[in-house]
Amino acid sequence: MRTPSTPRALALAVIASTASAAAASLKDVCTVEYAKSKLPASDFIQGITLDPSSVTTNIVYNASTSADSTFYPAATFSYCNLTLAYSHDGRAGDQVLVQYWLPDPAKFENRYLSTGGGGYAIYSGSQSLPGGVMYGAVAGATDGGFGSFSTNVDAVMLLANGTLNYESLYMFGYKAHWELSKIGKQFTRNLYNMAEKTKLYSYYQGCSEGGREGWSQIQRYGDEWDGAAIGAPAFRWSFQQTQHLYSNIVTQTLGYYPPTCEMEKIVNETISACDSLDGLKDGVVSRSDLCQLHFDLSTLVGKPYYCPAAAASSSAHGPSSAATPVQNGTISKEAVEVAKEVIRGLRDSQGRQVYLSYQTAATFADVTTQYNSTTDKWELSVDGLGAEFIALLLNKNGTDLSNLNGVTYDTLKEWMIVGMQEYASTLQTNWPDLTPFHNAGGKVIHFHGEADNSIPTASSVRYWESVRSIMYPSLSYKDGADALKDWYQLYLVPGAAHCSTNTLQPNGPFPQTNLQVLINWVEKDVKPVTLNATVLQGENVGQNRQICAWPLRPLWKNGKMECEYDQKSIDTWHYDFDGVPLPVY
Ligand SMILES: *[C@@H]1O[C@H](CO)[C@@H](O)[C@H](O)[C@H]1NC(C)=O
Ligand SMILES: *[C@@H]1O[C@H](CO)[C@@H](O)[C@H](O)[C@H]1NC(C)=O
Ligand SMILES: *[C@@H]1O[C@H](CO)[C@@H](O)[C@H](O)[C@H]1NC(C)=O
Ligand SMILES: *[C@@H]1O[C@H](CO)[C@@H](O)[C@H](O)[C@H]1NC(C)=O
Ligand SMILES: *[C@@H]1O[C@H](CO)[C@@H](O)[C@H](O)[C@H]1NC(C)=O
Ligand SMILES: *[C@@H]1O[C@H](CO)[C@@H](O)[C@H](O)[C@H]1NC(C)=O
Ligand SMILES: *[C@@H]1O[C@H](CO)[C@@H](O)[C@H](O)[C@H]1NC(C)=O
Ligand SMILES: *[C@@H]1O[C@H](CO)[C@@H](O)[C@H](O)[C@H]1NC(C)=O
Ligand SMILES: [Ca+2]
Repeated sequence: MRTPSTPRALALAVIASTASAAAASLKDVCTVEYAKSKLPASDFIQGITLDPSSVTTNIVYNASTSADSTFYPAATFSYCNLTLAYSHDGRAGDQVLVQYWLPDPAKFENRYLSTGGGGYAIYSGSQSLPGGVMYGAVAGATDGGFGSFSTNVDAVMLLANGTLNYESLYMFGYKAHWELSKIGKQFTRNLYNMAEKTKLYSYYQGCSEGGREGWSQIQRYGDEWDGAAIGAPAFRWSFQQTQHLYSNIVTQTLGYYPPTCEMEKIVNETISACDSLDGLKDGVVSRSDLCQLHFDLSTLVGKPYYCPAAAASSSAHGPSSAATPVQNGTISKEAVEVAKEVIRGLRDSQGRQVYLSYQTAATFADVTTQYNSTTDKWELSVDGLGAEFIALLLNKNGTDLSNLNGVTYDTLKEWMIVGMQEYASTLQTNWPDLTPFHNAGGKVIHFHGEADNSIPTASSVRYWESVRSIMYPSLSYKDGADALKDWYQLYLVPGAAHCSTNTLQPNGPFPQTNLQVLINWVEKDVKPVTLNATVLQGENVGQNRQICAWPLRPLWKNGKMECEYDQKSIDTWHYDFDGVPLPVY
């Protein structure tokens, strides 16, 4: 601690010493005066200045989470909600807000947790922060400096048409999280009067964009983290965002815009057909790889589908959907061709593979067409996330592409490669050498729903494989995989959708207790062999399940799950991107 010199500093120091002696309850900790007295020294990170006058605190008693939450179990806990602003030196008008949820001092377990966002948001607030507090961790989140906790980065990414806001880009890319955790960890030590030699365990948890944010830290600041629980990360950014448009271009190229009910029926029938391939008839396709190897979608041609008329709906979050008529027909050859082409993944006009795609039995969210009542036809509906990447970050002059006229497979390839180059150091987030993190003893639990319809499951498999091959180049596949499992484990969650359970496969498990499993691994050296999971809906709700660690795959024999090594299945997850002229990790 620095020697107080001014009367104000002296006064603060007095408050600090009296407060710390009595800092036994949430009430003691949760005051503006106490928090101010415990702020890290204003210059402890070069280039940022904390604003003591910005501190707010309020106690929240008996907050609770429900049993079907995806990222933590049911719990009841009280916490102090503390917010704080800081600025970057030399940037006029700059303000970044951070929020920390502080557990009751009696329940504090020397842990700190950073949490991330989703889509273009860096903050997901109460969807993420409870996971920290319930495990005795201070849980932190940031607004990235984008204006408020409810402002997403896309709202501020353009200063003017043609002019990117590079500060916001870098903050979103990785800088905001580094600052959040640096401040959060020191602040935590001060607030709970931790002795200098007491270890503060540092964790990260996030899914989707929040997963990308987690990897952005592990790839750059290896020694900042003891463990991370990361779901379905939106990394390999330019490929991931552009691939959202691939399904649109498949329909445009094939000249067939399937009614939504037709694609839904294809998915339902695929689930029924592939359910038992994993050895257990439970409505869950736990082996989408066997489904791909053994099920021919063409057999679905001619099956009847029916969906009743639906009124127009508006949603607070997404765009409203127009009214749809009764859909009564039979699955066409054209729709099956759309499905097959989507699953094959993007290839260029010369047939060379450019990117990967969704698993068989995932829904075709990106194919979704819209009904035009004037023409009584189904039309292309441009995927919002894909369009936004092109308009905002490549063209830098809009937030939407209203049509995809003239866009071909080769255009998509070009966008992916141009974006890869332009955003290599910010959003791409697929740096495969994790040596500093590994050397510092870090652990990662990385999971991905096997029926994810927004970020292809194979995207995570590819990254895991990149890390394996870069870090263990001289070991065989199996030996490298085993070595990697000692500190980085990947789990494909049977039947699960994007960072969530899947209503079409309700009996599937979800790894709700990841943070607890990670804590046990980091702090008690309990290395997971399978991933603990729970059925969160349907007739078996509450039951415990285990998930096999990649590259092992589940197979039920006489009702008992085994984790088998199946080279043919593993091979279906790997793509050779011969259409891209340089390595894509
Ligand atoms: C929180 O719950 C506990 C246990 O049920 C109860 O004793 C306490 O009064 C509650 N606190 C508040 C502020 O509601
Ligand atoms: C936390 O504090 C911020 C700033 O005062 C406030 O906007 C937010 O609603 C608070 N959240 C909770 C859960 O109390
Ligand atoms: C960019 O131009 C579009 C119209 O082409 C306009 O709607 C938008 O407001 C402009 N954006 C900025 C940040 O100036
Ligand atoms: C697909 O299955 C779900 C769940 O069983 C059902 O709600 C839906 O109506 C089915 N869709 C079609 C097109 O049959
Ligand atoms: C769908 O169309 C078929 C053939 O036109 C007809 O037999 C069937 O009754 C229709 N189904 C419904 C639910 O309207
Ligand atoms: C429906 O089709 C008509 C005729 O092609 C077109 O003018 C109109 O813009 C379309 N409506 C929507 C909502 O796209
Ligand atoms: C937006 O940017 C793209 C790429 O630079 C350009 O082709 C297009 O004309 C621009 N649109 C507007 C409205 O300025
Ligand atoms: C594993 O999950 C079950 C519920 O399925 C839960 O009761 C148990 O505490 C979890 N184990 C760990 C280590 O989190
Ligand atoms: Ca099954």
